[in-house]
Amino acid sequence: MEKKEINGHPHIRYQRPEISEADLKTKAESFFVEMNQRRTVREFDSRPVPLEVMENIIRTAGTAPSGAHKEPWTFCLISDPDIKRKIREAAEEEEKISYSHRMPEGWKADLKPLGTDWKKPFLEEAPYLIVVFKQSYGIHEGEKIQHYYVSESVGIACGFLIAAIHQAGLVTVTHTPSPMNFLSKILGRPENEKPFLLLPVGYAKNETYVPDLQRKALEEILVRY
Ligand code: IYR
Repeated sequence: MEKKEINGHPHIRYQRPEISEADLKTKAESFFVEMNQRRTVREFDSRPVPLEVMENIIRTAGTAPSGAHKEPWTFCLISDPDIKRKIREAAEEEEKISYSHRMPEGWKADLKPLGTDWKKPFLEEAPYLIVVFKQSYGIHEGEKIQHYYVSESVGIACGFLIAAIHQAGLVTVTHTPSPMNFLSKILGRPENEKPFLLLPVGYAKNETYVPDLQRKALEEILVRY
């Protein structure tokens, strides 16, 4: 490995493998085709998923870039049925209030095509739940560590996580029960961690249907200069 000091800090040479323009095109296209197959799925098969698969998915999420490389994230992986039940009960309690009182009619109308309601059976049916926490600050040997761009960093890591889940052949739903401080309590997380996203992960149920959604066309999301 080629090493070099830059500004008094160790650096290593970084190189991507040589790639032809033709291969570049094929790879970019095939990754799009793969990612375009991803759909949010709310119905899970109870078939177990090997732990090492989940560990590698979380490893992948941990490769995301972060502000000043502070890696301000914690991924809680839950397979314990008692904890899953507690999370489901608490989430449904909040969601019941949200759907009946907190969400304006317009919001509920926007969700109609997705068919969501306060019931969250997937929180018990999926073999794993991943609860992502963002660390407002870090702690090392009792000292506070400044974190930067925490939401952006954790959001990007969640993107990597979702891509890794899909690439492995599994499915997920980005669930954000609101408020979600119950997750800190159930999982006993420290004060510097705030719940960010809850993702059930598993195989899609055998006969499952998802809304027939269309994605925006390239011309609607791309502005060329
Ligand atoms: N958090 C609620 C409501 C909900 C909100 C949005 I925006 C969605 O895209 C889907 C659901 C729930 O999980 O049901």
